Amino acid sequence: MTEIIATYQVYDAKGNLEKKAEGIALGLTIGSWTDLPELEQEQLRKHKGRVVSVEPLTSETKEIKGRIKVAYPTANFSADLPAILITVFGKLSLDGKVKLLDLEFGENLKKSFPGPRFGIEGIRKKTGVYERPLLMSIFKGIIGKDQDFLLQQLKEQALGGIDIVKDDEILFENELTPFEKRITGSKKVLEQVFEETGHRTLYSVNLTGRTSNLKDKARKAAELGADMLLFNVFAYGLDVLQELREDNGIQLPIMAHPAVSGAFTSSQHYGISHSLMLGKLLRYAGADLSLFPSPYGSVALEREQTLSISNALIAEDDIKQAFPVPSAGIHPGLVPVLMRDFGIQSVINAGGGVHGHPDGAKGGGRAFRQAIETIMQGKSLAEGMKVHNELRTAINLWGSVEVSG
Ligand code: 1AE
Repeated sequence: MTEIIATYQVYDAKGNLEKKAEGIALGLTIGSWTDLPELEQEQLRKHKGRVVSVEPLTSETKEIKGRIKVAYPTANFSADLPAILITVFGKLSLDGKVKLLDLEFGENLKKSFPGPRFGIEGIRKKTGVYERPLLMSIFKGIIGKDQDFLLQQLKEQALGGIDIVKDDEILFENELTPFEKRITGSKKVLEQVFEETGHRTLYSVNLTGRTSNLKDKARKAAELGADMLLFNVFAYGLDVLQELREDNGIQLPIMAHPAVSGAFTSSQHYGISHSLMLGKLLRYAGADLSLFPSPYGSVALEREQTLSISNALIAEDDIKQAFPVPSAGIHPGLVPVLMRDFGIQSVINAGGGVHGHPDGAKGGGRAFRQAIETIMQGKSLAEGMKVHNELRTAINLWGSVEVSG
């Protein structure tokens, strides 16, 4: 395919979806052309957008609603995400009720995108965990606290059997816990825990600061032996993520945080779909893991939306799979529904659900591991809590949602 095909949800007050689609196909490519001389028409034809399909949908308003597909010739743009997004949704994103639902990349165009360096397989190799969802936790309450506090919190989480501990996305460069010291300090603690317990925990450090400094900072992180980067990609842009992924001096997995993405994805009528933003485009640009709100926690997304994100991250493709990380307000009692929805190729992630455990972060981590183990054994949490103390404490505190059948 020498085109990229964009799918949009549109509304039209005049009820003519075909005309609307044709207007987009023309407007985002060559503009009005039919009154040009024949030679010029011929030259422009290869650059004109093409309406692929127009499908009316049931509308919740007086306007006519539809799903339309428009193909844009790859000859019109350079093979980078900024050019693609400007081509398919530049001015159009400002032009009334229209939402970009999906992009289908031709095989050739897709080759311009690196995808994750490690992907699910590579991350599993780093953790040594293959047969269950990974468990991740988030540092909490670190702002204003010193390195000793941070390292103590890290140790507790690691002793709880957590596979990845990530910085909170709101932890920026600061004097008490500077970036480089967090990396070197955490390495020592995690190595110690590994020697004591045989459990390997990885630490994902928040890569922050001005865009022009990010690569140097990330290279330094790699030199210092960091395990993984956390990156607030939507505050910077997808192309910045791709730049980090493609730099061979930064051979680290990249975890994409969804902060700010709601500004693009949340409206039913405007912006870009969750599956495209937090799924396909993150994966193509090079994220190894993508966090998004689960349907069950404190910042919930509709279940269907979360499944569409997850599917975009793991769907069959030449590009490596990225880990879906349903997050926000997760506690051990939600493990059955998370595992039903996202399967074992996912990461269960919790901040408050680990640190808020009455036995501390170590108890919280254990409760999650016990919940995962229980479900992997085909048992209910009601059964699991009879034999696991930390799980029982967590369920008594936060409740549980069992899956029937
Ligand atoms: C959707 C991102 C979730 C996140 O980053 C975060 O910090 C969650 O914290 P808890 O688990 O809700 O306490």
